[in-house]
Amino acid sequence: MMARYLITGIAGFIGSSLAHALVEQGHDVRGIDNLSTGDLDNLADIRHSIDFQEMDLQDAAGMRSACEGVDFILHQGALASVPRSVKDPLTSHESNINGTLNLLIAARAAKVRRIVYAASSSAYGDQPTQPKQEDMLPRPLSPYAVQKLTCEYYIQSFYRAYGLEGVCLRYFNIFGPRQAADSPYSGVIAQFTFKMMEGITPTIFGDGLTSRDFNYVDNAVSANLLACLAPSEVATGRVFNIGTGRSHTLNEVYATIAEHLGFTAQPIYGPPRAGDIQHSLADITRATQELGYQPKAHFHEGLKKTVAWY
Ligand code: UD2
Repeated sequence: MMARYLITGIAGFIGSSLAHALVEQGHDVRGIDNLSTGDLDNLADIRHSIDFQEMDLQDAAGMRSACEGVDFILHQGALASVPRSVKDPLTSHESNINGTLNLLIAARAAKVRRIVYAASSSAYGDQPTQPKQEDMLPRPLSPYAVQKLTCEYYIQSFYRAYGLEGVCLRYFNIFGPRQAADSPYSGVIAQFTFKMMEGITPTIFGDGLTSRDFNYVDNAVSANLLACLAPSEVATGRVFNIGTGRSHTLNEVYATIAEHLGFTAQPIYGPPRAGDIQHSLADITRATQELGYQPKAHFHEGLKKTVAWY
C-alpha cells in the first residue's frame, strides 16, 4: 500500500536516507528542513521526486499545512549533538523540544496516522548496567539527552491524551554516507574519516576505550519502516532500542578508518568531552521480537561503505 510520508529534517543525514528508501519504494514523500544543519545536496538525485519545503519546525502555520493528508511522520529534524547542546542549551532546547511539540500539535489536528520519533540512546546517560534495556531508568547527562527524552514523553503523552499514535526509536550512534563531516558537532566516524582524508590527525576524547554501539544507517531506515507498519498494540506509545547489540571502542574505530585510508599517524588523545557517556550498548530484543527489526548491515561492512563515500 502506497502511503504519504512527511520526513522532518529531510535534508539531514538520516532524513535524506529515509527519503531515498521511500522514493525507491514508490511512496509519496514530503519533507521539511530549515537547512540549519541539513544540506540539499543530500537530496540532489531525488529532488524532483519529493515535495520539499524549506520550513522550521517551530512555524505553526507551516507545520499545519505540511501535515495535511499525511499518513506517517518520520520525525528526524533536530539540532543533534551532545557538545552542541552543552555549548548552547537554549537554542537546542527551542529547536528540539518546542519544534517537536509544535509538530505534534499539527499532527494531531491533521489526524496523522502515526509519528515515528528519532529518540536517542543518550537518554540512558550514566545508567551503569549494560546492555541498555528500554525499561531502565533514564539518567540523562547532557541537555541534548534531556531534550530527546522529553520529546519521547511528549510523544507518549499525545498518544495517551489524544490517541495520536507515536513510536520512539532510540537510535544508537547511527553512521553512514551523507553524515555531515565538517563540523565539530558531526558524528565521530564522519569526523575521523574527513580529517584523515585531509591529512589531519583526529583527536580521541578520553582514553580511547570509550565504546559505542555504532549502527549503520540502513538499519535505522528499516526500523522506521517497520515502526510505521507494526500493529498499534505492539508499537504505539512505546520505546525501542535501535542498535546492533555489539559495541566498538574509539581506538578500534580510529584504527579501522586509518587502515582503510592508509593513514599512518597515531591518534592524539585529549580530555573526555563534557556530557559524554563512557559505554553504550543496546539490548535489541524488544525491537527484534516486536517490530521484526534485524540489524542486517554490520559494522565493518558499513564502515567500509562510509569511508568509500566521502
Ligand atoms: C550521541 C548519542 C547518539 C545520537 C548522537 C547525536 C550516546 C551514547 N549516543 O552520540 O545516539 O543521539 O548523540 O549527535 O549518547 N569523539 C572523539 N573525537 C571527536 C569526536 C567525538 O573522540 O573528534 C568521541 C566523543 O567524545 C564520544 C564518541 O566519540 O565519546 C562519540 O561521539 P559522537 O559525537 O559521534 O556521538 P555521541 O556518542 O555523543
